[in-house]
Amino acid sequence: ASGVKEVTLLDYGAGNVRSIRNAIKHCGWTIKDVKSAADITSADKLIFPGVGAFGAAMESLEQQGYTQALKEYIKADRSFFGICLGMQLLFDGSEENGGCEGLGLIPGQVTHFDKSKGLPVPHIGWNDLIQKHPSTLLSTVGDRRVYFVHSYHATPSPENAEWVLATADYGGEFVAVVQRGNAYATQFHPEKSGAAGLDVLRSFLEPEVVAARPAPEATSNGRPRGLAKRVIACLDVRANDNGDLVVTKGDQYDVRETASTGEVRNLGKPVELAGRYFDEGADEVTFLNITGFRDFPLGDLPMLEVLRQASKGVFVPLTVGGGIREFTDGSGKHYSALQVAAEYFRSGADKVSIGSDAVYAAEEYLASGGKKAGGTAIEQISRVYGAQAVVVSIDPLRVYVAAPEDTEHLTVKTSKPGPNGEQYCWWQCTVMGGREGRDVDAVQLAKAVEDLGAGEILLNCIDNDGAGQGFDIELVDAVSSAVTIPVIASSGAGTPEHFSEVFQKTKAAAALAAGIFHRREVPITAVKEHLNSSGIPARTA
Ligand code: 1PR
Repeated sequence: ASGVKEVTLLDYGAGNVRSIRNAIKHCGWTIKDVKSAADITSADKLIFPGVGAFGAAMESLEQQGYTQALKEYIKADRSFFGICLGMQLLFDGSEENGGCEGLGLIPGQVTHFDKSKGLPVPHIGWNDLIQKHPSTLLSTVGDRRVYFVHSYHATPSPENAEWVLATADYGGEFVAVVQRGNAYATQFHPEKSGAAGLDVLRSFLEPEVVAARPAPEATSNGRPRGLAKRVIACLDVRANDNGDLVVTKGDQYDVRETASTGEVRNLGKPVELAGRYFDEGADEVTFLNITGFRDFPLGDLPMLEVLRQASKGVFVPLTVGGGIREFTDGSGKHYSALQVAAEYFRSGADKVSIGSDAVYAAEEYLASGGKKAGGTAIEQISRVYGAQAVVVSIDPLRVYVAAPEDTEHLTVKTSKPGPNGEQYCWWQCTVMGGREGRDVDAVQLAKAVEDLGAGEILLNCIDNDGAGQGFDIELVDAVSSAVTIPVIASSGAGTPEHFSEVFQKTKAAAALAAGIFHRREVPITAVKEHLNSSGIPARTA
């Protein structure tokens, strides 16, 4: 009914739609969930966030009896907004899952990004829109970037030109926004695209209000364009000795104050800090539950609550790590890694990060000569939520050798010789927050987990952690040139120049820092401005 700000949400139950719910609520609207095909037919406005794999989504729509109602709804020019897979499903079909049919409303096929172009796949991050026609939907975006995460894309063609409102460029133009009449859909995630994304959502919900507003001024003329290098704020979270969850920060992973008390260093409250980093322009926020390896996370309700609260106000991607693995609790009840991850996704995480368990999985994989048994946490979570939802966090330690023959591991000649003048080094993976070294190197691990289905690597460095002396460029270079998935460089940032250095000298797609942001030594905006002025694309608004 008019006057009631209610939007209908088509959640077919595949994954995390908490973010879009939060974004809708943030815009002042309430949500009605689709429970039957009739709810689609009777909707005033329908939002369709696609999650998971194409084939599974089509199957699930079909099973629930929604396919026909959805097609008729859109054909009747009713108010519709599809997101990500919710846009792709409108096309004729996709090559995902070996080929599947879509809803057939827009001519064209959805295909995988071409890995041979040398760009990391999935396409993850903040990219510029190339608007093809003026529209209310995008009128408030200006030249701000929006957030994408996908491995498949639709291609603009003469047949679908009447639908294509905007494209984006990633080794060629792909369809970023479609519109015909009252049907809109975006490949990007408005609910994860910061203030720009919330503006897009508002433009859909309240076009009359938005149309009356003056167009935003272009603020970033002349800046480098295209996919931005991401700057990520990381919150290492653990319970302090009083049992309160605090953001802490170590030096080489030691988080206890050495001076008097030996207490866990306390740098603030997780939800507050996450909110602050969102306001200051972080492209993503990562929470690492650094004692997750010994506590059972589903028993760790405070961490889930942190995510629930943080995701209400943080409209950029949230990653959570620590303790993502299978577990048997005290009463003998078994939880699969997938169930653990699912609980995090439901609580507001967009990605989970796997540390120790990824090392064990890679060990098995390497021992079996590269066989994929299918049962590892990486494989299970990737299969259900997609590769883009699975980050592998590596905690490597530098090991020096005098000569490459001294180890089975692949070495590099280092510019920072070891304590005894050793000229070569490799990076040993550790588990349990650096407490135990394993016989796997960081490059081996990265390649193995890529093959197992991880979508991104969070590459820490215990030697450089907290030192503020810059990233380990040799490590980041070795790993980022060995895989085709995006690599996040982490550990050691002390100045804005350290960020430009890692992006200029390696293929890192993102850089993460903790200490300098927590201690307010370097503002996130200073990092971004420095990157832009060095010719490296960064998202500034
Ligand atoms: O093994 O799956 O339970 O995951 C444990 C997770 O917790 C891993 O991602 C691991 O990296 C993390 N972790 C475990 N112990 C610590 C610790 O510090 N004692 N923190 C820890 C990892 C490293 C970075 C840090 C950067 C940037 N922290 O996340 O934020 O080094 O810091 P800087 O900018 O201040 O140099 P599992």
